[in-house]
Amino acid sequence: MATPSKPSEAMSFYDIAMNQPSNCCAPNPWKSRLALNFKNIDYSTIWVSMPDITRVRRGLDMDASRKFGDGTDFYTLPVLVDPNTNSKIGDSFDIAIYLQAKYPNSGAGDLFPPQKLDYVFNPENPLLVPLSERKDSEYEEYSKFNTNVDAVFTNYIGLGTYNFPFDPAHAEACKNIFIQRAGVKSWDDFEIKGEVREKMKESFRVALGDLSKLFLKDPSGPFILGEQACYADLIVDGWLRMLRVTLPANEWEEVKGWHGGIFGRLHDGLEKYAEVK
Ligand SMILES: N[C@@H](CCC(=O)N[C@@H](CS)C(=O)NCC(=O)O)C(=O)O
Repeated sequence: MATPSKPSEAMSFYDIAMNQPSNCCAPNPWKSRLALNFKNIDYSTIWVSMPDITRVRRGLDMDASRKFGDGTDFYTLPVLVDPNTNSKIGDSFDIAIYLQAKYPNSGAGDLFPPQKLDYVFNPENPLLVPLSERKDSEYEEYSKFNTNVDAVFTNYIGLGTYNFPFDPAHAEACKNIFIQRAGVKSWDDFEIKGEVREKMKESFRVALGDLSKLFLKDPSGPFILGEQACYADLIVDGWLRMLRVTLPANEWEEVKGWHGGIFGRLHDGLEKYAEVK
């Protein structure tokens, strides 16, 4: 039987619950939501509270996609369940590959047009929680790009941690998870202010300079390839959507304006794929 060009039964998409759906902000689920909407897929979101992710993921019989620094399993979202093919996919990059393979012609078309994606970021110190290790032969440029973009934004994630819009029903439990992972004493230890904050923001701005250059290659913008969005744009925007709700409003405006306004234009340009269903 030929592969359907568009699925018929709604998929289930697992994302992390925040204080309201419009404040959902986990970057990897965001990459997948943008990809689902880009592909015009019929799906509905299942909201999972952060302390419940391990139970839900194990309940779906899915392995952890990450490890903590000590080698123990780190259970994460997103997960996508596609009843049309009996598939369960538990990593945002794998979800994008899956959507492209199974539904190549849906929605806005190709998520992975061939291109060189020259961006490297090596953090000065190891990240608190290592990123997923991947070896992709397919879409290798995009896979490496994903890892480097994850690295730069994760390196500066501390700027937004204190303002996380946690689901009030689980806020204390979520804060305790973060405290334990970071090995700090109290939630207030996450507050970064004053000169330290300004220095960290400036370092972040500089670190994003090389990334912004990719978006200047085709001046017709707002995407890397000009007017046509691809998965590389969605990867960056997944992180911007976290900053949008975790940075103070004036700082989010600053980020949107960095490097000639490249990130603001990218974010606004992808608004058409950002519906929370
Ligand atoms: N490589 C995985 C990483 C997924 C991941 O790190 N997800 C984070 C949200 S962006 C998560 O579920 N965190 C749960 C937690 O912090 O407890 C992917 O791309 O899907």
